[in-house]
Amino acid sequence: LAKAPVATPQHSVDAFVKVFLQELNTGQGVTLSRSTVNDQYLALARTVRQYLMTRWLETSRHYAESGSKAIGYLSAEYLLGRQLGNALLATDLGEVAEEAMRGCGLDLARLRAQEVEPGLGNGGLGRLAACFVDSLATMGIPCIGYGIRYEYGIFKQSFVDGRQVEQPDPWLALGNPWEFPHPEASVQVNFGGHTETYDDGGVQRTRWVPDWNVVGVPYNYMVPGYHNGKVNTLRLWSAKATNAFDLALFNSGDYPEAVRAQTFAENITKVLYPEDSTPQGRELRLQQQYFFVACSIRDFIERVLGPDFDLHQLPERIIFQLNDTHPVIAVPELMRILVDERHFEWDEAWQITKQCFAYTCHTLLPEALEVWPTELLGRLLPRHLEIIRRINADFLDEVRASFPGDEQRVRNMSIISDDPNSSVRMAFLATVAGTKVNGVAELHSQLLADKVLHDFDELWPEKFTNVTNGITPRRFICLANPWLSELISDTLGVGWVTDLERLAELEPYAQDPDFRRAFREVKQKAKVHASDILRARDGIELPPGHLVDIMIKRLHEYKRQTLKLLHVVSLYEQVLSGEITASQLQPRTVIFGAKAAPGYWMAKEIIHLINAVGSVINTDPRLEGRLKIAFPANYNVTLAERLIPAADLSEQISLAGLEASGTGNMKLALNGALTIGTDDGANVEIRRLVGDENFFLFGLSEPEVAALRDSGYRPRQYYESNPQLRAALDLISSGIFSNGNREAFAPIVSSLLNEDRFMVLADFQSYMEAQLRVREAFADEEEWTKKAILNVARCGFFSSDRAMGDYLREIWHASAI
Ligand code: 26Q
Repeated sequence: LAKAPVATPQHSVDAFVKVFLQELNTGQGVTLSRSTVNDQYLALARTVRQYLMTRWLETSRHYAESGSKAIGYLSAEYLLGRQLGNALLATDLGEVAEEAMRGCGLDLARLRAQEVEPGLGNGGLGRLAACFVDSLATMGIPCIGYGIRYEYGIFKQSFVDGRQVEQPDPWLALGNPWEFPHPEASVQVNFGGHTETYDDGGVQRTRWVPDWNVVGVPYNYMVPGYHNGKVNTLRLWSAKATNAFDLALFNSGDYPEAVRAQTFAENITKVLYPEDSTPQGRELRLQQQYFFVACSIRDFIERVLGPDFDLHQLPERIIFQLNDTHPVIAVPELMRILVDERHFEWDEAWQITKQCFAYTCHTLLPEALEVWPTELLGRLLPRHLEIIRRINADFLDEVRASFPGDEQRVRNMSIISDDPNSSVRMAFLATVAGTKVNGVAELHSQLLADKVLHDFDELWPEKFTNVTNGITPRRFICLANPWLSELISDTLGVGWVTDLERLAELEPYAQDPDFRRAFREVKQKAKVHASDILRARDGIELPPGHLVDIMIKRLHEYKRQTLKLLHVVSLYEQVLSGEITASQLQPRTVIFGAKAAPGYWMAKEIIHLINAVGSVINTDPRLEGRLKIAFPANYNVTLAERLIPAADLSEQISLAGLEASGTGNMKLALNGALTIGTDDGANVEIRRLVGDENFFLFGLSEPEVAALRDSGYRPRQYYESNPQLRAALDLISSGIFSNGNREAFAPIVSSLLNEDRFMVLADFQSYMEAQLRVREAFADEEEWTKKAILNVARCGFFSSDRAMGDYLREIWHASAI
């Protein structure tokens, strides 16, 4: 009896209503008639939670008893999106809840809209982690996702005079029904101080004498599998001051100082860093990284495995996947625990550690590779720096043994670099420690092995592998696009949701006029829905009948929002100059969604320009309403779910060789958008799968980019030789988008003309031609629909279930139990 959890409530409207009213009364302390929408939302969430609870307890018990190998997914970010809809989907309670709420005089959609999404990530990497834990739960794989419970997630974006303004995101302010704090399972984390050697009965050992510490409190989140009765755990850590921290100060009577100390400790998990490409080497960021990793490893070893577990067997029970380099300080931490605390021999500890980690790289941009000054690392984590030095020394001996006399190679590969200042290259540490190193799309993995980590690939070719990213069909098809889901299920049955390759069975229906009509109706409904959302949320009108052209992703020069904008400006210019008439324009609305890192000046200028161009073209009667820009503020997962189903055209236009994978590209294709894109990231695989005729390819290839760069790229030549490009840039410089101020956007134009690091001007002509092909193709409704259907039918590969299967086979060597 003690082992058996309480039974799950009945899957019926009556039972659901009963639990809901109980939660309102006993959980919120209100009656239905006096409750607010927030009360109702919280009670509803707690109701759904009750249906997951037994399964959660059962799943944990089952995993513990099986003694099988688990995945410890280590990620500084989880961009989860709203939880309620997903929980309803997983438990198949959507209709029950809808009817139950109706019975109480409430509207389920309104309650769902009350939820503030947990924005605990910046973009692709954080959302990928959320998709992966969803898939692992759905596949019944033991996984604990470990991360940080930021008190403030990614900032809220608004526009003032077209410029980005950031506000804090107090996502916990109205209460969070999805988390379970466990202060009794807190973990102490140390910082600072020094190391010393001591004599342990004749053995010389080293110990770390830290000088301050904080406590990590775990907050557990349910990760429900889809219709399989499994619920995995996401464990996010929150920092709290320890008693030891301020006791002395309290006793000395300096109360304000004691409280200040408390605040200092709790700063560690206060806010998500909003940078995602040029991370500054901030001390607090390193504190965050070590904090969550130290908590997680200690938690797994001492709580999950228990004090009696023989750590020689650790690799049989866990593989820690490093989501980029952010958690890589886990490597010296595990070494420290084994050597200093558990008294393992160094070599044995290293053998164990190496088997417990694998590393995923998500970038190719040199400035995005994390590097920590040894001065900072040594001050914050003195013992870890010593351990890294020893790992490096042993590793460089191995390099010397393989390449005798090649000291240049040794310098190039050293984990500790002296150029320009002494610092630790985290990607190198992860590569040396990991059993496997993977990129996130074929091209990216190839470039990693050939360029960024080439020397390592020569030393250990078997370490390098590819796992192309994927996305969860539950959130990005079922939840986001109920209309498409229903059409697919009516046609194929429901099995596709957990076996996405079955979408291939849709292929013959591309030839069926009735199916095509139904498919167009689905797209139409999604457009109406997106339009309702944009009207209510942003006061934006989506004109009916327009091609919906969508570019949604972080604002980055390498992603080239400016190229998209030049297309729009050029069309406008062609109408103004009389080169074409407005009636020749194919009606189109370009939707942008993008946040810029608050410290990324150029990205913020580009946001300003997009808004400036939008406000001029959207109101110029000469365009006859046939060309619009919509730029809703605060693009996030919730908005993505609304926009993606409405898209006709997906913009994936990064400079070849720079987008590691992209995942928005997959979400859009699976929702029946056609891609206009470069040969970059996962676009390469999308195009191969959907076929050339169903994809609008343009631009330089990666080798062409490299060749052009080597031969000396001169952007101004393109400006001088291409009248259309010149006219578009000149129109921006004319002041027409800035009330006559000709200087307003000069930094953007001059950066394009003089440097153009991402070769926007070189790809302009090719992009314009591809857009003409889009225009022509869209004019033929039946043919376009066929292409859209084939995109859906041929993209089943991009399920994160498949990606998890690849990791399990190639990297983790674990399986469902
Ligand atoms: C690091 C140190 C300090 C502060 C911030 C950071 C930081 C935070 C987030 C660095 C990078 C990120 C996020 C990177 C990211 O989202 N990369 C994207 O990952 C996706 C999933 O693999 C890919 O599809 C995208 O191509 C890639 O850009």
